[in-house]
Formats: sequence, C-alpha cells, structure tokens
Amino acid sequence: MEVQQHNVTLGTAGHIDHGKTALVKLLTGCDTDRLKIEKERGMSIELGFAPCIISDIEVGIVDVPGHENFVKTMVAGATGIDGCILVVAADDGVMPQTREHMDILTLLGVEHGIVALTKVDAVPPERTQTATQEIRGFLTGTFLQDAPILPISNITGQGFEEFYEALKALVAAITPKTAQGIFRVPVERAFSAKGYGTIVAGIPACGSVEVGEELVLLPQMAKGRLRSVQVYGRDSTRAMAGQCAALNIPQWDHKAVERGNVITISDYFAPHQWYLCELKLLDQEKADLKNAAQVKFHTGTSETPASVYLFQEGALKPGRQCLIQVFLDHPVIAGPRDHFIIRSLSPTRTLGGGIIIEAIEKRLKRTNLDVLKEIAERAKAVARPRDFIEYCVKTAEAFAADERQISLRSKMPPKELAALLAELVQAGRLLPLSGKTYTHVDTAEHVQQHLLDVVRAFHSKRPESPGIGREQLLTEFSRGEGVPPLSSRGEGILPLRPADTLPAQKQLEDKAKMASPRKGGTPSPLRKDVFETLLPRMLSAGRLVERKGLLALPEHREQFNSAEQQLLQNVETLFRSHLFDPPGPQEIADQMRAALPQVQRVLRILTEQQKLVRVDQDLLFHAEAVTTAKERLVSHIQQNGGLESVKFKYLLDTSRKYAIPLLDYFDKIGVTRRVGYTRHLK
Ligand SMILES: Nc1nc2c(ncn2[C@@H]2O[C@H](COP(=O)(O)OP(=O)(O)OP(=O)(O)O)[C@@H](O)[C@H]2O)c(=O)[nH]1
Ligand SMILES: [Mg+2]
Repeated sequence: MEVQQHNVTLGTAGHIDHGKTALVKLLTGCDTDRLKIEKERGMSIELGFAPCIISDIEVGIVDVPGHENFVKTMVAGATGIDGCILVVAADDGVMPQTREHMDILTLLGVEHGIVALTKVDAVPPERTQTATQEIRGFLTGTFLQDAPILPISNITGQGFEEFYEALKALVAAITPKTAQGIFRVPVERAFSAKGYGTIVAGIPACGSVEVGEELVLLPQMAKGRLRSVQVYGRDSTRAMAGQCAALNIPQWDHKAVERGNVITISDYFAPHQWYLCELKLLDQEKADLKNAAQVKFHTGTSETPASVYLFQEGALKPGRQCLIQVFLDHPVIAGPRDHFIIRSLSPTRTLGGGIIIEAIEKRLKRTNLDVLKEIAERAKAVARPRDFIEYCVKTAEAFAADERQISLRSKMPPKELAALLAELVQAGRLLPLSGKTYTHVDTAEHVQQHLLDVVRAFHSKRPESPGIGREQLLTEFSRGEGVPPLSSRGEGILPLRPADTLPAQKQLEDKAKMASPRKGGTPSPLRKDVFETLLPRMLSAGRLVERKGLLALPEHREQFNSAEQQLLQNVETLFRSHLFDPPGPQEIADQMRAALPQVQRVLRILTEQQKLVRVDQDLLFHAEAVTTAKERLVSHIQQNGGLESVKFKYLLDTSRKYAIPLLDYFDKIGVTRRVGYTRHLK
C-alpha cells in the first residue's frame, strides 16, 4: 500500500507520567525519549518527533513533556500542531498539567483532538468509568467537549483498536496545511551530524522550501543554503508547512542555533521587541491582569520575559480579552496571526494568550483616540488575509503601496498576493495605479476631498486667479496648508508604518531612530502617480475644471474690484499697443501711477488669464504679439530654409533687445532649434 504524506501534525498533551511517550511508542514504534537523562529519570524533557502511519496516511506526532517545569517546552511543541491526543491516566484522572495543557492548546487555537485514557490495566473497571465521567465533565465547554475518550493500556494493548479507529477519524477530520505563505520554521533544536554538518529541526509554520534555496537564520541574520532535507526521517527534496523536518544547512554553526530562532527566506521577517496583540485572559485565572504586568511571552518556539501594556483603562478581568502591546526583553520573530501564550513569572502558570497582530516600531499611545481606532481596525483586518491586504493599502504611506511593500507587510508571497489584489480591484476596493501600485478607494476619496480643500483655500486666498497650477496643487497638498490635516477627518488613514515594511537589515539600523517617532498629524506627501490617477477622475466627474491650464472648482469665477479691473484693462491695452516693444514693470508703474507690487500682481493675473505671455524674467509680451511673431518666424524659415538670428528683429520691426529673448523662447517651447547663428524649425 502506498503511503501518502499528509501535512498534519498531532501532538500529545497531558500530565507527567500519564503515558504520553508510551502511547507514541505503542503507536509508532519510536521511542521519543531518546536522551540518556530522560531514560534515567523516566520522564520526557525534550520534545520527541515520530512519523506515524495511520492506514495509508503518514502524519507527524510531537510528543511533549508533562512535567510542570517543562511547560515552555510543551508550548514550543504544541505550536503548529493541528490536532491533539490528550493523555489522562485512569488512576490519577485530571491533574494540573492536564488542565494547563488544555488551556494552552485552546489558546493556540487547536480545534481537533481525542482523549486517551491510559493505564486502564492498572485500575479496576469502575475507576475507568468514573475517570471517564470526570474527564467528560472537565472537557465540557472546551474544544474537546465532544471528543471520544478512549480507554487504553500501553502495556497490554487493550483498547488499541478503538483508539486507532478514533485516531483515523481525527486525521480525516483535519484539513492538511497548505504550503501557502512565506517559508518560516520556528527552530526546535539544532545538532551536528557527521558528514552533514548542522541540522536544524522544526515544523515549518508556513510555506515550503526546496533543496538549494537560500535561507536566513534570525535573529542572527546568518545566510545559508539548504543542502538536504529529511521529512519524517526520510530524505526529501522539499519541506512544507506542518511537516516535521530536519534541514541541513552546513554554513551555520549548530552551537549558535537555538530553540526560538527562526529560519525563513528573504527579508520578510526581522527580530522585533514591540508587538501589537490581542490577548485573552483565561476564564479560571484568579487575579486581574494589571497594566505593565511582567510575564513570560511564548510564541513559535521562543520564550522571553515581557511587559504587557493594555489598551484599556484598568486591569484585564479573567475571561476577557483586549488589545495589548508587549515589549519583549529579547527580540522575537513573529508574524500576523501567530498565536502566543503568556505565563506568570513565579510561580509559573499559564495566564492567557491570543493572536499577534503585527510588529510595531515603538510603543503606541493608548490615550490617543486615533491610535485606538486604528489598532481596532488593524486587529479586525488581520484576521483575514484579504482584509489585511486591503488594510495595508489603506494605511500605506503617501497614500499608495506597491506590490512589494504589501507583500513584505502582509507576509504574503507575490503570487498569492497578486490573486488577492486582483480580487480587491475587481470588488472596487482598490484602484490600480501604474507600476503594480495600488491605492484604496477610501484613500482616493479622502485625497480628492483634500485636493478640493486645497483648491478652495487657493480661491479664497487668490480670488482674482482663474485657478491653481498642477504642480502647486501637489505641493500645497503635501504641505497641508490651509486645510485640515487628513487625520482630523477621523478615519485614521494616517500611516502608522509597521516595522516590517523595512528590509530586515535596515530595520536593525533604524532601531536607534525608532525612539523618535513620526509625529501624528504630519501631512504625508502625495505620490505623483496617485495624483495623476485621481486628477483626471476629478475632472471627468466635474469636481474640478481646468481653465487656461489651471485647476479650479467649477463654481469659481475670477473676482476683481473695479479699480483693479480698470488697471487690468489699461495694462493690457498698453501691451497691445506695444506688440514688439512691450513695457517693463517699472515703466508701467510710472505710466499708470501705480505701485510696483500692484503692477506685478496685475501682470501675474494677465499671465494667468493668458492675455500676456512671460517670455523671460520681467519680459512679457501680449499673447497676440507672440502669435504673430511665431507666424512670421515659421513662414520665413519655411520659405528660406532658416533664419539668421540677427535678422529676426527686422521681421518684427523691433530691436535686438526684444527679438533675441523671443527667439530663445521659441527654442524653449520647441518651435525652433538653434544651429550656430541660425534658427531652423524643430
Ligand atoms: N500500567 C501502565 N503503565 C503505563 C501505561 N502507560 C505508561 N505507563 C507507565 O507510566 C510511566 C510513565 O510513562 P510515560 O509514557 O513516560 O509517561 P509520559 O506521559 O510520557 O511522562 P512525561 O513525558 O514525563 O510527562 C512509565 O513507567 C510507563 O511504563 C499504561 O497504559 N499502563
Ligand atoms: Mg513522555
């Protein structure tokens, strides 16, 4: 019969000496208590891994120690399991670590399992009965409430058939893990094997890896290449999420690799000390959890002392949950949706646990309402990869994010990401810009509102102007002048950039800088591609109009007082009567008996109205003059094959002072080109 490997890992759980290791041995033939000290003391200390063939399906089993001193090892082993075998000895019944292991499994999100009631050979049948009832009562309300309780003897084999059938049903009920996501293995242990060098064992939490791929060990940031792989003790070409794997990476020193390290690829992950999480305190916990409580924080296979800061007033009550930020004494590598457990320092017991939302650069202010709103939204989004991707785009800096940035933050490989992005575009949630960049529809709407605010502010400051230029609109948007900052719209779209959008190396270098956070409310510069995508939309929707190359609100009309109107007319007439020898600002001021700044203002207005053309600094011509000059120039060149520059003044019946700047102007705007002393058409 051909054996199929399923990406399913089961784990034992239960109090010390209840027969976990004996059961695994009976089931698989493997003695997972392989250490000398384990043999001497007759108890498990380290995790044991055993391949287990159930009918024609092979799954992995992790055997955990039951001793209360090794709960942290149990947590490391239980991370990444898909189903459990809760082992309870019939003589003892439910004991402290039966409870604690159950709590941990629940907090780690395990949903499937069966119960092995061991040592039935050592008790009278009545005890088996009462123990079963006792266990049933204990499991009420837990994820194992309907799980079968199977009496078994690891010594005589009694009850094995029924147990085996139940195990088969358990495996069938579990959907094997897929190989999606960025490859990542929380390191279980490392050792050296003769002829191979360093071998690192663990169960990949996500993704898959092929022999030959480059890997990185964190937090050491050591690169290495995967030379060979064993999965469930057999040679393989790849290792996938959920498989007990031994990775051979000769470049690393096995003594420098320890449990809690992480093996991954590329620069998706980095060690961090601040994490935003959602924590649930266990129902049966006696005391409230106070703000700034000191705990042990377990995630993946890592364990570190940590301080828990609550995002709520007052302490956290047993059975309740809230958003927290934790500061870890040692940097840890974790990603969105990873589970974690917190335990008290002394005496040690499990307090609660939950889901990691993501790494954060620095401590967030819990008194800031915008922050509270934003993290609540983030917590909600992170639960579903598609929502989180939408969220990542929505909160991107400069209002747009490219595929790589989204991929880094969401920890999703480009291929999987592309499919979700396409879905989000299809659903009208994201707008694609050029170059695989996206902006969110809500962001787009806010930006458009903000742009209208900038235009409105410009009109009230310069009522005589037909409108604002594109470049100026873009700069003023980014400067945030005269308009309320986007954050005050209360939508929390100001980016709180997560630490992980930075490449790993840079993240460490930036550690020092992280102490000085980006100030909330500082307007973000608007990316040109976002602006250029939105502007045509605003024009075609009639929210903005373009007149004489300037942008205005549709209802805007240029406004002047009557004296100003008169001056505008007079100045224009003056230019019209001196087509090719136009007056300079000072000359106009003298002639009109007006102040120079006022004249400058009038000249600017006439330019905006396109009645005058600025040919050079302080040299303006009437638009008609420019048109006529151009006509004469073009027809002369066409007839004569070129124009000697010095002769242009004769064509216009003017002096060199005016003719040369005009020629330069025509070169600049692309009518002519200059070759030596001659002009040709471009
Ligand atoms: N009579 C009897 N003894 C058993 C049975 N299962 C295990 N034992 C004995 O109980 C002792 C402990 O068994 P283990 O399998 O090491 O227990 P464990 O749960 O793995 O213990 P830890 O790993 O230290 O938590 C050993 O001496 C076993 O021989 C059983 O079904 N019947
Ligand atoms: Mg054991």
